[in-house]
Amino acid sequence: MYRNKTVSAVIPCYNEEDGIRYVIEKMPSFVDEIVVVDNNSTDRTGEVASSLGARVVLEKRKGYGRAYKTGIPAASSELVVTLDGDGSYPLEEIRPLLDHLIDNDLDFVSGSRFPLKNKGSMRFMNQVGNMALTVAMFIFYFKGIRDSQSGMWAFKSSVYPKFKMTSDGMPLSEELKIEAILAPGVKFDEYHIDYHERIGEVKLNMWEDGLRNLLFFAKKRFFR
Ligand SMILES: Nc1nc2c(ncn2[C@@H]2O[C@H](COP(=O)(O)OP(=O)(O)OP(=O)(O)O)[C@@H](O)[C@H]2O)c(=O)[nH]1
Ligand SMILES: [Mg+2]
Repeated sequence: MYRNKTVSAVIPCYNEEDGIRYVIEKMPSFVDEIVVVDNNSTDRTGEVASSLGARVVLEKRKGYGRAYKTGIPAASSELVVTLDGDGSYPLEEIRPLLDHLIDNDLDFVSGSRFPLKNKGSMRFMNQVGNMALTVAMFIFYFKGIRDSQSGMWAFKSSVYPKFKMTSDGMPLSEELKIEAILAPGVKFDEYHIDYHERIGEVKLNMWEDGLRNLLFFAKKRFFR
């Protein structure tokens, strides 16, 4: 419980046995439920997460977006926070994100990593890619946000059914923000957070995922 509200943390994971241990061990005690969505990992992600008290939801269909589309509706609390299973989003930011949501009576808060507090936390080319995608979001939607690709959010679980989520892959991150910004009656804001280098092996294919995310903006803009 945080400020009289129940809180679930939802974490998509693919082969994050080291990262997920770190994340769960540092999870604030006010988080009532940890939902780890495991995409058939070939390492011990699921075993590690459940041995540390998380509820593991197995989702055999691949993808970051698919994992969230299964995991968010499975969460049982009034508030949901999300983060990666690789230790890159600081657990200390959960409390200020929730405070920002509650104090300002918002429905959805996206953690913005930019401007980076710690310049070494993201490879330079990833910074360039992120910037390009955030500019693309502005071009397609005229919405000036700072971090279109952030994976750390806090929101009221009651607003999620208003969103039309289609992506099974990495574009889910930008899609969720577009939906939260455009859905009638949903109050959206960003909140500046810290970011760290990930634990474990990099899975993102910068060029392929970057291009896919860019094309997704265009597709969603014209076929929403
Ligand atoms: N369930 C599931 N989780 C995934 C999948 N792909 C990535 N993830 C998880 O989603 C989170 C974000 O993916 P990352 O690979 O860290 O992506 P990123 O943060 O853009 O890239 P990095 O710079 O490598 O950290 C991590 O917890 C991954 O384990 C997937 O196909 N299924
Ligand atoms: Mg990551």
